[in-house]
Amino acid sequence: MPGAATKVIDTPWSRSIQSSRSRPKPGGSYVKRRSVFIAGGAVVGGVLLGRQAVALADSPVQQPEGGVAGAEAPSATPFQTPMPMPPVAVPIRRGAFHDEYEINVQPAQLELVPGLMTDALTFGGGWVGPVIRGRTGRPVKVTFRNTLDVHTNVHLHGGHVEAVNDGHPMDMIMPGDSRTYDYPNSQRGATLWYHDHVHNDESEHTYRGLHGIYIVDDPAEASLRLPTGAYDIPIMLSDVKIDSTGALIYEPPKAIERNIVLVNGKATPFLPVAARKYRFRLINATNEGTYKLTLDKATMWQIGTDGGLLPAPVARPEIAFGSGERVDVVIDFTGLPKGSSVVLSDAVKGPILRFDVNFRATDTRELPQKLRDLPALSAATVQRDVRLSFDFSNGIPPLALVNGKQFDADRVDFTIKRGTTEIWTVYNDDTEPSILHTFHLHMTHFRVLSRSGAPMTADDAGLKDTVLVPPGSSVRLQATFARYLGRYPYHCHFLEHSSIGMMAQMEIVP
Ligand SMILES: [Cu+2]
Repeated sequence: MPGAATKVIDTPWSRSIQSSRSRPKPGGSYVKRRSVFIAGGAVVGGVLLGRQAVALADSPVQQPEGGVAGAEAPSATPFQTPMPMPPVAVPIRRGAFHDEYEINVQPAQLELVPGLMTDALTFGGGWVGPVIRGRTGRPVKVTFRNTLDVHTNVHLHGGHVEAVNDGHPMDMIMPGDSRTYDYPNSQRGATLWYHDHVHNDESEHTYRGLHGIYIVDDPAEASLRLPTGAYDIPIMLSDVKIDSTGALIYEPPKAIERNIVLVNGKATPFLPVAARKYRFRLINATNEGTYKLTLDKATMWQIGTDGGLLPAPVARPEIAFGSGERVDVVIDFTGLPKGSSVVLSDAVKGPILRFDVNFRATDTRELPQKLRDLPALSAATVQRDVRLSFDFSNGIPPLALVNGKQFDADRVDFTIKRGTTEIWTVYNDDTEPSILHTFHLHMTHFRVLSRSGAPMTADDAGLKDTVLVPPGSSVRLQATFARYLGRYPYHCHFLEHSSIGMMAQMEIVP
């Protein structure tokens, strides 16, 4: 593959134009998209910023046959394609005390929407990287071999891992290199995911496909008799904009135009199900956005969140979750006649997945009334404020700030003594214009205590590592920084925001 041409270090909002210039297209043709002009208003975090214009030097655009680069892909008829099951990774070695996996980071051409081939950056060749199923108490080593012509790295989102294995934004795997990450799985069962986290590029790399699923199975949960095996299905949601040639359009200020929701890598698919209970592990891998999910029939029982099971199942008529968050649900199709269907929809984007009841089944297991006790909250001894904001005083792109500063890998923003329990109040200061953020803490999970002084919502329950922080609001959260030492980031998980600096780092010290 041709090398990435000029590597310009500035903000991704302008550099994304650079990198799409050099993005290789199999077959030798390049889709070049150098002109971004926002006539109606720039959009950040799903809100209009008023009349802003971003114009870059225009250049001829090579157009592959059969489509028009830049022109939006025609919308496909929904429910024509079965939902893919992401492949489950098979260990290359099973040691006495740990399992080893190898995953290539590689380019791939994928049919995300019917009839169009899309160039993607992938873990293992699929839109959703191989599902790694770890087990509580049994470590896993994963070697990622970078065959791309760009640097990458891997962050296990929600994983409790040593700093050296966390995929720090400055700790990269260069082209041609490989890197083994140690994941101890010394945490309770949870749905995690892994994605690229190299500074400035995590946004574009993750958007183009560098994401996968990691599940920690917990033997302690076996007695709950939740749906397992073929009835325990991870579902990764991500949104993209694709032009009529199949090319991914990456224009950070226009993230709101990413109108195609991919469900495990297919647009609006269907999933044949049996008339019984299923566990679905929903992962919001969308770069920048929220889903507000409803079912047209049947009940969604939420059983888990980012850090594993809730104390008890909760019936949820509607579930909202933002970039980076996970929601574990049980949907019971029992009693629905063969041939019927249930549609999962988003409040804004409409139907995203249809469950087709195609098989009879006997399912006599009831959902347990109690799932687990959450760890007791320790007494907090330190309070801190974290303010997320943009500074538009110099125009577009804005400065993306945490406590008034852009990310600097050489600066430690918070020094935390290991073992301390702290309460952080995370503020979203972006009310004018109004911009949504999500807050993600590495290394440990936290509990939400309150929102703008009011009690937390159902979406905040349980052990969290990522939360929505709407404009003008604040979220109080409590975390204990036990176990590991070293530097870890915390940041907005709208990746177009973190990649231009809305990130800071803490250092855990003895
Ligand atoms: Cu943000």
